[in-house]
Amino acid sequence: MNDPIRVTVTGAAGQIGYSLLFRIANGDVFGPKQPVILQMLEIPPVMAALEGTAMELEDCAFPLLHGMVLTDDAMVGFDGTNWAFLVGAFPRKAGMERSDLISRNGPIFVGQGKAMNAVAADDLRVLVVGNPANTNALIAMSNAPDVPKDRFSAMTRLDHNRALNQLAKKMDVNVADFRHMVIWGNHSSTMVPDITHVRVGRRKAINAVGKRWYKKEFMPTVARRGSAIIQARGASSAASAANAAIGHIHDWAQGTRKGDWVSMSVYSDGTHYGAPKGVIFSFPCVCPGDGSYQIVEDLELQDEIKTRIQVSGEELLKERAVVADLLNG
Ligand code: NAX
Repeated sequence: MNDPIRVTVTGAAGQIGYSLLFRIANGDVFGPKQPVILQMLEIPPVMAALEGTAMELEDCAFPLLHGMVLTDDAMVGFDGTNWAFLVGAFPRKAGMERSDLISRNGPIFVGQGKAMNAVAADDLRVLVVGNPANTNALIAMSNAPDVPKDRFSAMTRLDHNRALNQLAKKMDVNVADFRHMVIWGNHSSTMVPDITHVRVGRRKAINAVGKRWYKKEFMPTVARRGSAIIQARGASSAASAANAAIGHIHDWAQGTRKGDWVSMSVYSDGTHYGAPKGVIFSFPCVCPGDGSYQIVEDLELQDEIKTRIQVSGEELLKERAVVADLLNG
């Protein structure tokens, strides 16, 4: 057994938290030899509910769960943390514009970025799930100037998984047989699900499904899948979102599958695929398994994908402008 690592989950009493915590404690993220101390950060009104969740975690008798911290203080929640899942944020309500959501949730990530800068472990790595995830990750990163930029990421893995599933159903192929799906851009309606690199063995998926299906059915279905789930379930994606967060950190910590990549929203330095500098942008990434990642280089992009990447990049620049006063320097 390794020494325990500290894992922070914010929004731990929320619906994604309710699925995520149990799977982390079960070893689904860091493996069967890695004990964890769960540091659960919430806001004061829901601390009682969080205690109920913690009681259930105890009742699972997880051998890998070596401790729990329940707190509404970010300095406690991030103290010594190695991996942080930033899930806590307010959901978008009817009639709310995206910019309203950004202004509502942005300040949360200022305080959390500062706290991580002050008290997290030197090897801290961060995944932002709370929406608008990409811009929230930028805010947290910017308020943690002592933490390297490549430690921050936002989640487009759920979109990646949704895209894999849609394609698998259409082609009647197991999802595991695909390689090289990409989600480019922002986790929003401008995201760019790109199947032009996807292969099943030596077969190119785009040749099997045709451009018309790709553009007219696949793209809108993936982009609107979140709304379709809300309509059917009466609540937003929770278990599938937790599963995507688990996949994202699992691969970052333990390595991506040989011969494949995953979609991760990471800092864009302006040198990759026309994505603007200074935003958190979804790229195809390979992780060797030591907590680093590399953006996959030199893919040939179709003109339409390039145009869509530009649109998503412009949206991220607009979001950045909305939160300019929350960014440090
Ligand atoms: P819930 O409303 O069930 O839970 C959110 C929790 O966050 C609540 O318990 C709330 O008390 C807590 N919270 C609010 N402010 C906090 C703060 N300052 N510190 C700590 N905790 C705080 O939402 P849930 O369904 O769990 O979704 C959480 C977030 O994930 C939302 O922002 C949602 O939009 C986002 N999503 C992102 C996805 C992605 O692919 N990036 C997909 C799923 C999900 O919609």
